[in-house]
Amino acid sequence: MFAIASTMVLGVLPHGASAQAAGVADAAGAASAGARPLPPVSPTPQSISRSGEDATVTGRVFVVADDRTDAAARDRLIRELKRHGAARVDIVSPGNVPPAGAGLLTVRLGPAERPDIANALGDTAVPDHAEGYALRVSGHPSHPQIALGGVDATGQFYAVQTLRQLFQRQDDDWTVAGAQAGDFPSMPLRGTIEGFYGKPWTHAERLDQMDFYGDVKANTYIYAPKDDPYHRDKWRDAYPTDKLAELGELVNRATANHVRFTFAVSPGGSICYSDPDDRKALKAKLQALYDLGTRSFSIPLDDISYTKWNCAADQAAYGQPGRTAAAKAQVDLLNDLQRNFIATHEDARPLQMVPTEYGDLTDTSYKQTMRATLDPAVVVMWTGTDVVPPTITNDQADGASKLFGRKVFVWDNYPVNDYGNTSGRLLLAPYDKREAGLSGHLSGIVANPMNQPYASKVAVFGAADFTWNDIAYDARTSWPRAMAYLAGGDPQATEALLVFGDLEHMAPTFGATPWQRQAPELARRIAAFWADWNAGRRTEALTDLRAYAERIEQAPAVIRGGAVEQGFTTDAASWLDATALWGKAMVTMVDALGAQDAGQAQKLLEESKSLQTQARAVRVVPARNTWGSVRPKVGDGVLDTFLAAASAEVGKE
Ligand code: GDL
Repeated sequence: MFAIASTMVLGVLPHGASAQAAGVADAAGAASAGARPLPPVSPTPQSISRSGEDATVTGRVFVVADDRTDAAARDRLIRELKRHGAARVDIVSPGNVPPAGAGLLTVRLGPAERPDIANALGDTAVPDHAEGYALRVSGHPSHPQIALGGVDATGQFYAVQTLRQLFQRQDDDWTVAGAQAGDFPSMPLRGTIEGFYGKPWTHAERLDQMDFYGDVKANTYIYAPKDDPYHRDKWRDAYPTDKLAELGELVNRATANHVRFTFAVSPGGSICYSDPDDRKALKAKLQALYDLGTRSFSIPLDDISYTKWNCAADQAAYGQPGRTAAAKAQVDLLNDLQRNFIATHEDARPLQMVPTEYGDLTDTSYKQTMRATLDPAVVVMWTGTDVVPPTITNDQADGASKLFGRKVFVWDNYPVNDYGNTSGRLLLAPYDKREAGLSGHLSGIVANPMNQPYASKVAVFGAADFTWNDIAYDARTSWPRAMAYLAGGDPQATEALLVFGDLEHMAPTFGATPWQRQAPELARRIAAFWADWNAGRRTEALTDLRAYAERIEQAPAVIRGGAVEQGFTTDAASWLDATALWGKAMVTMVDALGAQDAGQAQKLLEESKSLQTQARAVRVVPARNTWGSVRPKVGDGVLDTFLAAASAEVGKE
């Protein structure tokens, strides 16, 4: 079920990884270029097809750029060309391109309407969408060329991100698959909100995330860590100099990846809405980040009480506390910020906010007041129903958008693991159960990740894929691509991540019913095992399950073998430790079931039980989550249930 076709792995290598390093089989010569499938590209482009022959990357490459070429896109293009066979890259202006006969690869990067790019794009259509691009590879041996035309600067950057996934190793050469694409995002806002409780991400982890978002064409990162004191409790206080310097660096790294660093302040716990000094303090806080280059701002008003005021003046200004009065006070503040801060600051994007009623579809006087009086420019977030939604449908999104009088922006509480039901869990299941068509009802989706940033990439990769092209999204194909990305394209490591991800597949809700099942693949194999076992096909049953149990046991070592991002192995360390022990306990238990001799069976049974005791003794360290240092859960309810049933079966023999 988890077999990864080599071609599948190719398209998603992160920067720095190459198909050759990934040990991927060379498909060259197997068929003509026209018949060869293109490598997969993630997020799935709106339109991509073969344009003709692949283009060879020559030792010297010309990049045709001018002052309208996006600098980040150009730098990334040069880096990728040098990683894939170009020893020398010369930048030339459109008027200065060497004659075609030189036979050297020429890459034209800039606005799609630049005449030389428009000409090289030929009949490849340029989409009429923000952040869109058109790309065309022409593999003519005497005149190999690539056109990368952006609708805007971000589109240029995304054209390069697609090109990055088209490099293929063929014999001694690097080639670029002969593709043409017309592509754009389905949703305007895509990315993450660091909005969880517990230990915030470190500066280094955030920098790494910005590069990751660039790779997956996500354009939004909202900075809203609940446990940054300056974000909530100490919202009036300026950031200390060293923290401000870090934020400045983060803003720059975000910008270099075409990610909008969105600065959020949550004053709701203590603000006096009608107090001019509090308004001034809030604007000063935003101004400090504007000065660092931030152009997107958010005021989350989630997880606060709206049934009491923080000052007597608000009672005088807005009346008795309650839903209507709370909405009036919030709207007063937000409209002030939108009109007197955002609108007066060059290039600032519309203000974003999180309402206090963020996770339901009930019409109330709070929502009525919001939709009637909140400035239409302000973007309103919504989490889906039940805060951690088991699903998000078009009808629900449409309903929420009507309630707030604008297309809502989804704060998606997956894969966040800061609430009770996630205790001991990494959430590694695919991004799933968000209905195709949501792009018609939402302004975007940001995922609220786990305290573990690298492990969060599995779900965020899927969310980026979904928000880019929700109609084409398929969780079953996106999930292995996410794992391949983390594994640098290495097929064995990708397989191991999928086995491990199955054991960390359970996605809880706030209620009793999870919205994604635990270990579906293992459960399927165990069910097949018992069916065979009970039907007397014991040798086959034991052979098949033992092989999978060995894969579980070995997955941690393979994942730690070098190909997978180091940060992932650190994030998942305790879960990997426990998995190796649970896997070994399972292998030993299967051996006990198969032992011919009763004494030997008993000995193996005891050995398995001892391994289970060791597995149960593992603790999550370091404790980054609100649930502290607990036992890492691994395939719980499936693996342990099998061990108990098998143990009883051994006892019977
Ligand atoms: C919430 C909080 C969020 C938290 C999440 C999961 C919103 C708007 N706020 O209610 O900070 O991480 O639940 O516990 O979702």
